Amino acid sequence: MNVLSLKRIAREFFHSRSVAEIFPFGEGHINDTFKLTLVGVQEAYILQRINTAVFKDPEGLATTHLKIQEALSGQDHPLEIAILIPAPNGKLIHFDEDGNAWRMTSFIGDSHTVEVVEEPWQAYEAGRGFGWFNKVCYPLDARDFKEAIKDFQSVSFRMWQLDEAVKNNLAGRLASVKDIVAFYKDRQEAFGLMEKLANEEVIPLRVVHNDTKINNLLFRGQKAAAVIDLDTVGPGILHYDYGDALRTGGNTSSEDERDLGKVDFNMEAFEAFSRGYMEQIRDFVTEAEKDYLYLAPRLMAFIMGIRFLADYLNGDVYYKTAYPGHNLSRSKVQKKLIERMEAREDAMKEIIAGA
Ligand code: ADP
Ligand code: GN1
Ligand code: MG
Repeated sequence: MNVLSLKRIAREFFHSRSVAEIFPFGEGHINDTFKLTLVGVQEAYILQRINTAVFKDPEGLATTHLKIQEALSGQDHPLEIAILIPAPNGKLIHFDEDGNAWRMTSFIGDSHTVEVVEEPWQAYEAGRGFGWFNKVCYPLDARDFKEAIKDFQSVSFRMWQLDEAVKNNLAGRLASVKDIVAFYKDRQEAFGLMEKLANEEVIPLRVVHNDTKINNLLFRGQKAAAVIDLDTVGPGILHYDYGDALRTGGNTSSEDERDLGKVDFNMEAFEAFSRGYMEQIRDFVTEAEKDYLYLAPRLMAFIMGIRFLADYLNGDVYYKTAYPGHNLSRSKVQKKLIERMEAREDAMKEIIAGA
């Protein structure tokens, strides 16, 4: 997208204002994100082209976003979310002539993301931030929300996708990854357990974020300031949010680190995150939920490990990649994290009990 076309899209939302500056922003894997400023306006904005290959119903995303905005209204909150900016005709999603779907939101000013947690306070704040989001969603009814992506967190669906990718071997890459495929296949039963408990409602279905990777939280100074990327908000279990945040925030390296020697599960970050998280959810978390929290970071590393691996086998069609083995590197990192967490199961249980 060139700057002129982007400015034309931005004008759909701000008829009477000229764009001062617009440029690509952030590290997301799915949407195309741009930061923009307007002439004579101090606040900045975020313009996003929604990836409609991934999100088939962009207007549904806006509906969900509005529900969260509404849940937050009328009360002061320690954190915020980005606010949707409608076009002058009231539309929240603008479709351009090529069928691309665009949305505008407020920019969370004076904020930054953390890609790798280096200090315990960052983990504590992340726990507080995502726990806050779960608490805000607690009064909402999961039946009023649709899954943005069908079977998004389903282990059986993700395993089926991996099996298909292995069977089709579309990119001709199978021979070199047979042992990694076997690693994940070996654990399929164990991780199916959580899905079973959710289906049987032993673990309650709630409205959750479903994509709490650490860079979907914004910090201001040394405080968590905002939860962003609400596209996947919908039915789910707390474990998806707790687990995904720790799969990323508890990783001593980045999600795509190629030197596996640098990848480890950071127990100090795990402890601090769990403390911040529990402080927020303690009034409504059930005993059954608590019993399985220790497994959640592993579950989410498992789900992501097979999603990255399937995308590698399919020829990198889902995630943004920077080089041909990028998805494989990501999958290997998840494998290493699972191994490190398996070795520390007892310690993880103890930390959760203490939090
Ligand atoms: P994706 O679905 O592609 O991950 P995100 O909505 O997470 O898209 O946006 C990508 C990145 O852009 C975020 O990780 C963050 O750095 C930045 N970002 C997105 N929305 C905002 C916002 N409202 N204010 C500040 N930064 C934002
Ligand atoms: C994607 O959109 P982003 O980059 O925050 C993905 C998540 C994965 C993550 C892995 C809709 O998140 O499920 O955990 O990449 N989002 C979608 O980095 O597939
Ligand atoms: Mg994101």
